Parts: sequence; C-alpha cells; structure tokens
Amino acid sequence: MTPILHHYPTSPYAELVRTVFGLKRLAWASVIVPVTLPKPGQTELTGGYARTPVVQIGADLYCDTAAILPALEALQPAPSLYPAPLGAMHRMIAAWAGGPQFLAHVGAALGVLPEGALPQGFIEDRRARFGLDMAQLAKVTPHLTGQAEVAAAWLDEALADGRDFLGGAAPGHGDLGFFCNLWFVANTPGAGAAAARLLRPHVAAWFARMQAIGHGDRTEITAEDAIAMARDAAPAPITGRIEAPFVAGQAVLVRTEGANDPPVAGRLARYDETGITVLRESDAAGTVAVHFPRLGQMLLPG
Ligand SMILES: N[C@@H](CCC(=O)N[C@@H](CS)C(=O)NCC(=O)O)C(=O)O
Repeated sequence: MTPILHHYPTSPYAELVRTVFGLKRLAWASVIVPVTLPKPGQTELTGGYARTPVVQIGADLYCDTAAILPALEALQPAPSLYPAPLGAMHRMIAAWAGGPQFLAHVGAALGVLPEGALPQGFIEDRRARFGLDMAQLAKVTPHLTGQAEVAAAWLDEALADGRDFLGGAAPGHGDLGFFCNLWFVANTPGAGAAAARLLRPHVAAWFARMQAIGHGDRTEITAEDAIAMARDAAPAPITGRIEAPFVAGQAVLVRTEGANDPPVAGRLARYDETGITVLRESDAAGTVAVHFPRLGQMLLPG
C-alpha cells in the first residue's frame, strides 16, 4: 500500500522521512498540512496528534519518526535503515539527534534571526504548544549553537577516516537524524553563517551525499483523499504485548512529553518496548490504529 506523508515543506523531521522515501526508492503520496494549528485533516485521523510528520498506511497512522521509520522498514526492508555494523545502534544516534541536539539546531537556526523574521502566528503557536520564548531563545542562542558545534565536530571527526556515512558504506537512521537537523539550519534564510560553521569539510561532503539520496517518487493528494483511503481500509493486524498495569482494550490517553497538544484517546492495543498503539473511531474515517514510539510518549488511563 502506498504510504502517505502528512507534512509541510520546512519541517526538518519531514525532510528525514522524505529522505527515507528516497533511500528506499518508494512511491508515496504527499498531503501538505498547515504549519500551525488547527490541522483538521491530520487530527481527524490521529485524534489530536498534531506534530509533523505523520505517515499513514491505509487505516494505520504512525506518529513521530521513531514510529514511522520501523513502519517504513517493514513495508520496504531494503535497503535497511539499520545497516550493519551499527544496526540498531542507529536508533541511539538518532535519539540524540532528535533530543537535545534538535533544540540546539533550532536555536542555531532561529535564534539568530532578526525580530520580525518569523510570522507572529508561528511564534504564538509554538509558544502555546511548546513554550517557545523568542526573547529567552535569543539569550541562549550562543549556548545552543555551541552544543550543535560539538556535534558537528564529532561528526567531522567520525567521518575523517574516509567513511561515506556514520556506520560505514551505507546510510542509516543516525545519519538521517543529524542530516535533518543540519538541513534545517542550512535551509533557514538568515542562518547561513551558522550553517557554514556547522558544515565542516567532512560534514559538508557527507551532507551532500545525504542530499543526493533525494525524495523518491512523490504524488500530491488532498487531506480528503487521505481520509477516504483510511475509510476504505482496515487497520493491519496488531502484534506485540500489553504491559501491566494496563490491559487490552482499556480506555487510555497518549500524551507527548513536552507538548501541550491534546492527548490521543483510544482503546489500548499495544504497549511494550516497541511502542504504543491505540484503536480509535474517526467520524470521517471509521476505525483507525494510531501508533506511537514508547520513548517520549506518556500512556495514561483514559
Ligand atoms: N519526535 C518527533 C518530533 C517532531 C517535531 O518536533 N516536529 C516539529 C516540526 S519538524 C513539529 O511538530 N512542530 C510543530 C508542528 O509542526 O505543528 C519526531 O521525531 O517526529
């Protein structure tokens, strides 16, 4: 089944997933969502998860790149996103890239912009949802940029032995995690000086190799098309366990750490180290399965 990406052009995590489509040479459908709330098409399907990106495969919705990448790996195993010799270690590199290093790169990209460069609606959305405070960000930008520079120095050192990618000859999830951070800085107008400092010689050559992977075969569809595709499909069979104290079918809420977005309510279908799945009823799309990673997601009784 063709995967559908709900995304917008400037999202770094969406760029990560677009590059997965390139790496796996996948055909995919693109639904462009608004950069700020409300995102009615996306939340009709997810039940409230409003971050970018979300990948839909029929009536299955994958929220967060840590859930999306395993789903795309299962859909199209070759080439793997977890190539040897690093294998699953790629996830640990990606978790660092997507955790403290993401904030560091956001600071390097947005903290240097002059007042008025970002639309007021964007600033207000990110303040309400994630606590972004532009005055505070400006003060800590030298610190955050310095954190990103440490990662750039380590990447440069790792790549200095002539390897093409972090684990050797083939790119994986860890490469994608740092690629999307640096892509965000390099593609933010006004952050050119920061990008030039981060793209040290070996990093710049690796970045060019990552960019050359491209985005696969993309077709545009509407949010209504995506909802109709979910309505015409049923969720895939769910494998996995449910850890105590939770039980199968229990009403639960899934809330993203560090975000004020509404939690997703549903009936619990999976809760183990591979992730969280809830089944929910969408008015427009019928029964859908919404999948999350375990890391960074809180499960609460509903
Ligand atoms: N851990 C998530 C983070 C996703 C994330 O922070 N996305 C940003 C954009 S790149 C976001 O959701 N911003 C708010 C929005 O798009 O509404 C992932 O890996 O997918």
